[in-house]
Amino acid sequence: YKRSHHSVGIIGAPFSKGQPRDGVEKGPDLIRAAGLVDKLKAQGCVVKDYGNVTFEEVANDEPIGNVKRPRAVGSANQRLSAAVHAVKNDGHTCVMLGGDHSLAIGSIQGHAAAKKDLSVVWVDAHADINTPLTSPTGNIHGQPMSYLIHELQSKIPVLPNFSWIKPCVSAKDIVYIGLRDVDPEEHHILKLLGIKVYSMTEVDRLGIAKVMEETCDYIFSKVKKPIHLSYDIDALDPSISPATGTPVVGGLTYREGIYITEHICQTGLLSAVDMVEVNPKRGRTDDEISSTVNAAVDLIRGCFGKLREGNHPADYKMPLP
Ligand code: HAR
Ligand code: MN
Ligand code: MN
Ligand code: MN
Repeated sequence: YKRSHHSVGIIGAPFSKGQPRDGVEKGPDLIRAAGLVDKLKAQGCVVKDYGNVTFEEVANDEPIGNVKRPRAVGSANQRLSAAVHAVKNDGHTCVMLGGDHSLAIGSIQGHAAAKKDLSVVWVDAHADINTPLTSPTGNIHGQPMSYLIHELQSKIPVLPNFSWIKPCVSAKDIVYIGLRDVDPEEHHILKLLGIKVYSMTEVDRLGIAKVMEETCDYIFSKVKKPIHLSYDIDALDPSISPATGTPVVGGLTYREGIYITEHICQTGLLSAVDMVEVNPKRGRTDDEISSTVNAAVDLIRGCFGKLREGNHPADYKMPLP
């Protein structure tokens, strides 16, 4: 597979209310400030930056059961969903810069509204598949998948500002990569639904090349659906990306992380990417922050054709003496 240019539409989602830590709303502007747009253009992409989604202030957002800030999260995701839908209708591969991972609700919903059936590749230390009733923390960034999967809908209570969500992903169309911090309730759900998981154990056993080969065999086994890649920066080892809210030791190396993007890119089916949970306020030094942000930029570049062997334009002409 080969293609000359990618058309990329970028949406920033400076939102943090799916979890308790300040600073993750700075992710979109930091990733841009690290040169994302120019770097994508330099590798041959056509890029349109749609700017940041603006979110409404929600007053009196009291918990529902233990679910924290449901109204703000529901409302923010509804706006993000419309923005992603528009980027897809303009014909771009959508890049959503978060923000916390609760934003996958709106990103996947908006993507599915434009493209119907999707495959979801979820790269994360965490499964983010708690239901509002199983969540040990009440933080919605640990729950986004539960709202989207058809098979879980009988387990999801009504929440304010969530009624616009239509479950849009089948359990068989999801692959997880990088898991190493999964709650017992989440583990039960993953097994119950038979969801394909490559935890860090499988990455160790098989190696990342085999994991990606199997991932693609699995998601392409019937029809080739557009791919939604939801990339939580905490999938990478905290030695590379420490500036994130819930770091977990024993993660993907930089090389494994990049390999995932290179492999997904060459399928030609990548249709939307989330890059979430970059939180500069969780970095202890400027180096920790820049290492995290630069990793996020490099992962996105890998999604759009950058190869470690090098690249050259299809129409490149050698200079003549
Ligand atoms: N499983 C825990 C919960 O539900 C922790 C989720 C944490 N964090 C994330 N998600 N960064 O990927 O709250
Ligand atoms: Mn996550
Ligand atoms: Mn539509
Ligand atoms: Mn995570």
